[in-house]
Amino acid sequence: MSYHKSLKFFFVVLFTSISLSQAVNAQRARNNGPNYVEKHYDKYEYTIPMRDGIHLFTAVYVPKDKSQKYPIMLQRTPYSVAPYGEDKYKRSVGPSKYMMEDGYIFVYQDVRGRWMSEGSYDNMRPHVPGNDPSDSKTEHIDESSDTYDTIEWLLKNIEGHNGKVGQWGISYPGFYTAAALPEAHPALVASSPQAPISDFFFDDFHHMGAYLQSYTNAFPVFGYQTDGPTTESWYSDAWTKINEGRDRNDSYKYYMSIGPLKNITEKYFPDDFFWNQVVEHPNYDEFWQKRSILPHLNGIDHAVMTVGGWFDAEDLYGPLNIYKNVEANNPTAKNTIVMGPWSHGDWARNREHQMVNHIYFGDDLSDFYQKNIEFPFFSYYLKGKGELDLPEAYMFDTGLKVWKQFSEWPTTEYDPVTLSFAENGELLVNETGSADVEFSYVSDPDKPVPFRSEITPVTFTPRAFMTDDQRHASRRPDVLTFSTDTLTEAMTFAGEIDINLKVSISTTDADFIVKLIDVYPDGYEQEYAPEHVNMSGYQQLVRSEVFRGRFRNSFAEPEPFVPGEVTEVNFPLQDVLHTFKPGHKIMIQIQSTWFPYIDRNPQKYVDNIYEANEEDFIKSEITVYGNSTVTIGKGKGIKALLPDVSN
Ligand code: PG9
Repeated sequence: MSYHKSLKFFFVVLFTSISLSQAVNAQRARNNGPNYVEKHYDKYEYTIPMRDGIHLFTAVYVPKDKSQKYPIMLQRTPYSVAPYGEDKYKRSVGPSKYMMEDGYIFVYQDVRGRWMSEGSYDNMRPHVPGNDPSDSKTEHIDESSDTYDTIEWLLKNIEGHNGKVGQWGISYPGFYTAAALPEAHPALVASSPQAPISDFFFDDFHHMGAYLQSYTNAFPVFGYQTDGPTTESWYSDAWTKINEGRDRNDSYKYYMSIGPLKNITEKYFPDDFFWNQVVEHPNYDEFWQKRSILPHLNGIDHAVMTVGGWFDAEDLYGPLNIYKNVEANNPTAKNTIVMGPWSHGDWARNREHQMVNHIYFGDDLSDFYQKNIEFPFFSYYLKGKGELDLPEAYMFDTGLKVWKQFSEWPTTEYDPVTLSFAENGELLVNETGSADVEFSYVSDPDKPVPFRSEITPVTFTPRAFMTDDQRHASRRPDVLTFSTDTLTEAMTFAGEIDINLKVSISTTDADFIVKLIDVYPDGYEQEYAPEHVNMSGYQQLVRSEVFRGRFRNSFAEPEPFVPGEVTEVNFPLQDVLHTFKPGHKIMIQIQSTWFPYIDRNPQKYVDNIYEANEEDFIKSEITVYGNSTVTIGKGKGIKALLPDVSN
């Protein structure tokens, strides 16, 4: 594919991934007819004044039918409320065709500092606690106060509403939904943060302190201040620089060719304010801590339904921890969580066969969710229609491929399981291995372990890898692989996963990646598997996470390792609900590179990896001791997993 063709391909992928709703809209338009919105809704555009005088651009779609009053459904976004112009209509409105057809006043707003709204942009704008949103103090500006002022204006200026407001958003719009939960307007009675970002040090751009190099091409969308309201995109120049002369069809080769991260600062994104903030704040300092919404999720007394995908490569920490923190701090809020077999935002896409990369989970699963979970949730709270018998937790078992309902999450319905390590690659179940047994590998930053089993192009985000085949990794000498014998009985892993590694390294820093894998039987066949994929013996990724070892004692205060000293490295993987079926095996892999999903750790401790030089990247001999453990389902009851900066 030529450079220009591949760049065009990239922009197509980007715009599909950035404006998830547009891809969804196109599909719904096909279902409801291309002009459904224009035929059934009138569109208006307003610039709504905030308490500090800044005006936020807002598009309002009002049902033509005037026989009843309708609730307001609000979405606030950094991704544009296009198309602009009262004579130009979205191809669909709302979270699903069911709600579009049932009729709501759908409101879309460009957030402060983005697109046609005034003001300056701030990623994950910090919540200002103790802000009395009904006062006019202008120093208390945050996403909660902007939402409060927007709702107050809508109730006074939009005709035909029933006085009730709901909100929803996927991904970054999901953050704006969550950010409006504290000190909410009293008319806000139903919120659904979906794949919401909670904290950019644990969602999207970083995982457990490691930078997601696979996100590099996303920075230009968020790192530039526009000179006032605009409908023109501002990010293509930055891409031209970083893409020049590079093969975009092979993300591993592309990112290796960039070299140390300092090259991005010096050569490609020198003016990107967000990239420079990331470089200036490599640790979990006050800059990141104040941008987390998790500590502020209190004083909430309306209905909250958080939605996520078990295989969401972008925001999995967010939905799980927003749900847990709302539950822990707000006993009177009706708080539910829905987790399905989806990649990022896939529950908003209607497809007959629900796939995540090569893995098939069932038919019409998004439609089931939209019709039987999301639609009743909003109808009940906003229209007083229907019954609401939603469970506390509506969770999909990704092994049995069935929905399950729980009265709490994490559930305590299954016994915790502890996995540990023995010689000959044996994975011990509910038995801890010996500290006298050790397993070593040489981690080489010049030959990092690929995070994909196939050659994949550069994308806006690393969307499809979380169910990938891991056989490419289990055959490498720098990946430790342990598995059980073939199971004769089913084993269900449910809830939180605690990793407790005992390690020693020959250098002064390293990353640790732990992967939980479902090994399919030999001869296994799966419907809808791609022709080129052999599912026999497939090693399906179930859950995985990286931990940057320097943060083992504190995310705020990193520390080098002492070479050769046995050291504990403890961290969580995100929750699971997965049954390993008879005939399958349980596998754990441990490695120290995962490229280009995450950046390469030089493995020589430097204060700031974003400023490391080529010569800082050295091989490290990593040793893992047999008494390391992986414990699943240890969480008893709701645990508000705030990132513990003291760890
Ligand atoms: N959370 C997603 C994202 C954020 C920042 C960069 C790239 C992706 C999203 O809003 O789609």
